Amino acid sequence: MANRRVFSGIQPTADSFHLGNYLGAVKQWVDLQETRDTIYCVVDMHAVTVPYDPELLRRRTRVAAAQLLAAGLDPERTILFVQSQVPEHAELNWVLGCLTGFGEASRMTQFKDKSAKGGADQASVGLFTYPILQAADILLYKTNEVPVGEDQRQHLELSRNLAQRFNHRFGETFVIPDAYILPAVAKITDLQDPTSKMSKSSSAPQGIIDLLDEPGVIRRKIARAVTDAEGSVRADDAAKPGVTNLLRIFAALSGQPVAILEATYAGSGYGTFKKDLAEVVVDAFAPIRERTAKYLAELDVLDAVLLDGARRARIVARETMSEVRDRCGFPAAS
Ligand code: ATP
Ligand code: LTN
Repeated sequence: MANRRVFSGIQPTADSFHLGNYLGAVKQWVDLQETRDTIYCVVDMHAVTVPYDPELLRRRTRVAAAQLLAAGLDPERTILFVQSQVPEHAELNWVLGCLTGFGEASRMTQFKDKSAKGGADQASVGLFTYPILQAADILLYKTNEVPVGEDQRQHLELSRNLAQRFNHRFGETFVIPDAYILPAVAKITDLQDPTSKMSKSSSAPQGIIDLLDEPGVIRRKIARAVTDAEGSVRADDAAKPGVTNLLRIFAALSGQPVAILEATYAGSGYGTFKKDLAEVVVDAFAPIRERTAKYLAELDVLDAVLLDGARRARIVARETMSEVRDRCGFPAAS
């Protein structure tokens, strides 16, 4: 039997991914290469739903792809591509948009949060329909599982509903995708505000650890991470959100269970714990940072990998779109 198909996407909206992106998504992407048929995408069309600079987008799209390769995506085993290089995403977006209720789209909390920041009148229609394009990304590849962080659960639910609706109205076409969310790492929180998600658009720089941060910066940010006055290294989400977040990060990067870490650091205070954690993060991130720089020093090679990824993705996407066209009553395309 063929391996289950995994698809996920990430926006090129910052100069570096952060620790939340890495643990909540990218690390799973890399691990899933072992057992699944994996397709991953830098979703540049999602990045244009807010005001942006084209040159910066061009650069960040490459930086995003370079980090994904540096983190361990292997183009021999994975299809890695840039969304705008596969035009079928926009095509399916239209079809799915016509199946989405206005009220249904209005309930998406990410739109509510993001549009509230600049005032709803300033928000683009693209930001409003963003989750429909995400559903198109996923459904085009007949995806079984989508590795993402907790914040994407509602968008995944919309993708499932649209797939079911299309199948019901027009005939069995799409696979109903499942979210692949690992609870231990699904919501890494801000180091300065440990009850909020670590987020590139709303966290202050001190609250985020970037994948491309220098070791000295990583050490400083962890040393200053908010904890509590109790002084004991133990997990307790409600009473000790800061320490619990640090324990989760430590466990995910070192492979040691939280209970073992609690035992190791019982009675040692936060200083030693934070120092050791900083070394674990530095050891995980430094090689990725170095490899990212290497990929970015050979842009021709990087662009060729992405173009080949788009070519391979397009073979799958075209096949799905030709079924979709037929079911929708559109004439066959050339
Ligand atoms: P923004 O703040 O602009 O929404 P972001 O920092 O949340 O950006 P995205 O590009 O939206 O980052 O997310 C990429 C992937 O990383 C998604 O799968 C998302 O669920 C996951 N992710 C983002 N932040 C976290 C986090 N703090 N913990 C776990 N996963 C996260
Ligand atoms: N909306 C996601 C990015 C994204 C995505 C996708 C994730 C776009 N298309 C398809 C999984 C599958 C985000 O903001 N993190």
